[in-house]
Amino acid sequence: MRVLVLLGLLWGLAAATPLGPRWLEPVFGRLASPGFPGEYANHQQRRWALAAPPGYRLRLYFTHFDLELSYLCEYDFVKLSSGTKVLATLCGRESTDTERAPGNDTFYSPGPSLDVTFRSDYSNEKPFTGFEAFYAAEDINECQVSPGEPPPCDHHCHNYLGGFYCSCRAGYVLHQNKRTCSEQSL
Ligand SMILES: [Ca+2]
Ligand SMILES: [Ca+2]
Repeated sequence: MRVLVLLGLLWGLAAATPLGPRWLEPVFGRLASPGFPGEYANHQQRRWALAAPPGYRLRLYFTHFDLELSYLCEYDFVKLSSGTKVLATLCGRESTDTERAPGNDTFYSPGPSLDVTFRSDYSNEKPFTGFEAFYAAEDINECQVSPGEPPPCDHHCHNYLGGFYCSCRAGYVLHQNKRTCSEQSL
């Protein structure tokens, strides 16, 4: 009977928790290898699926990085990916000709999702202390495009948290597509 009451309570709690994303809360946090700041064990595999609100991207940087170095980071690594796109495969302590360590780099997801995978293989020649990283969601400035890319708006672009909008010079009206401006017909 007690178990039933407890189950009922738990169910009530679960039902009271709002479903779906609650984007009003800031998205940020800390990731670390298992056992950090101690050495990480062999045969570890961790995956963090980070998600930001629509119109936001994730920024991630490392405050500590010490993984076993192996050719092309085949043994132990931290992999950053977004969907099927691999953003970086990291290992070692400092970058070499063939392997990359994060150093002071800041990593950005192209969209609102970032997957972080940590893996260690079956052995280490000496102890390694792993990694610590921090992440936060930040607004994508859609108005800022890299050279060569088409601007998002015909005339004026206005960025805001979670999106952007376009406007036109005097005498022009914004097309239904909300991007292009055409001369106002009288
Ligand atoms: Ca290893
Ligand atoms: Ca924006």
